[in-house]
Amino acid sequence: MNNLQPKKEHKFTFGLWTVGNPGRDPFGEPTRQPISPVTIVKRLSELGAYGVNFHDNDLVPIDASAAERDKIVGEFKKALGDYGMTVPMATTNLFSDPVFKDGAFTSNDPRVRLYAVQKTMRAMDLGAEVGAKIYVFWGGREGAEADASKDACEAIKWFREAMNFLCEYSISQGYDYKFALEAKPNEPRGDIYFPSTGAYLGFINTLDHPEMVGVNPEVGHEQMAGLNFYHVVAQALEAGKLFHIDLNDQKGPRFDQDLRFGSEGIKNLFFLVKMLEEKSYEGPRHFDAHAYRSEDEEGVWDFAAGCMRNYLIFKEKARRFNEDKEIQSLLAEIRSTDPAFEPVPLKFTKVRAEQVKSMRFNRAELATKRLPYEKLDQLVIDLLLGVR
Ligand code: GLT
Ligand code: MN
Ligand code: MN
Repeated sequence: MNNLQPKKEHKFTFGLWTVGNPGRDPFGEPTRQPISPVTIVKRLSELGAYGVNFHDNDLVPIDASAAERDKIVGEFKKALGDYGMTVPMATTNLFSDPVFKDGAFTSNDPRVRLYAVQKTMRAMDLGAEVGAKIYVFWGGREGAEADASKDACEAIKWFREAMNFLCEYSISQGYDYKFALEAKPNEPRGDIYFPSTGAYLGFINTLDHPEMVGVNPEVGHEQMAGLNFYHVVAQALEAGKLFHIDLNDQKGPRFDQDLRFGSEGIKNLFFLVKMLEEKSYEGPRHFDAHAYRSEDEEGVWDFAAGCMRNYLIFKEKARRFNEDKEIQSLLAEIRSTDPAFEPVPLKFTKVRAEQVKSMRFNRAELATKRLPYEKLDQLVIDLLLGVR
């Protein structure tokens, strides 16, 4: 079906670290050879992706000389041009090197905090050089195992200081970045500060430039905390703060699995895609996932194709949901009300308050209204399982 063919206009992106994941896990060595950034750009483009994103050190090794850096970046830029690929988002690796073992922006050691800021400024330079407009912050090491070790209020202040400084840096350089903060409740730290997207949404308004900063929710990270991802993203979107999104999948609350998008949580992700498509989310559809450790390189491309395909299947199902007469008439029935009470915005005036106060409601009758959600939900299941 043509609708299931990924195209540039769908804005599908992958991280170099996602398809480039060699299958290492905490218990085992890599099972695949690394794939070069240039090959990744080529293969993803052939599959219909729009762009690639990276951490500074996914592209340039942490100890590369200036000449090595320029050579790598030059080859990478050429590949982007050759294969018509973009880099919408860039980020910093503030978690792999041992220097960040007790945090980056929230390390107890001011030298480590400053090094993290320096590393981020340099990575922002690199991202800007390839045209990135979104800058992601995932604070994987910003947390603690032993709360005795660190004042959690101080840690939040240090994090704010860093964000304010880096916003000013972006402005002063004319980079025009939008910052997207990515939450995760735990792993690799025992506990990570700002454990959910909601926590970041609260924090953003305490910054000097809240308009520059939004969120980058990840499916699996919110599910690790037992949350409904569709609801999490709804809040971010409604607040105008969905600057980026990390699509993947997860088998419930446990370690971060980064599974192929749409391979597990079908119903929740269907409503997610429907919302992204219908509420005019304009940003990239980024897959932050990786192939099963049991795969070889061919399997990696099967994985990448699968992520995009599942997104497009959900998009197609959303179209059918909207065109389905039975579903739509059930929804109309569910939403029907007494025309005298057609929703009027609940806007406060003294008169309106008095009016609402004196309204007469038949509570018992209201409670008897039929809500055929079993039938509605089953129609969704029929639709998603392809018997409708
Ligand atoms: C890392 C993490 C992801 C983040 C990436 C951005 S790196 O792979 O697991 O969730 O989005 O720093
Ligand atoms: Mn992520
Ligand atoms: Mn993850």
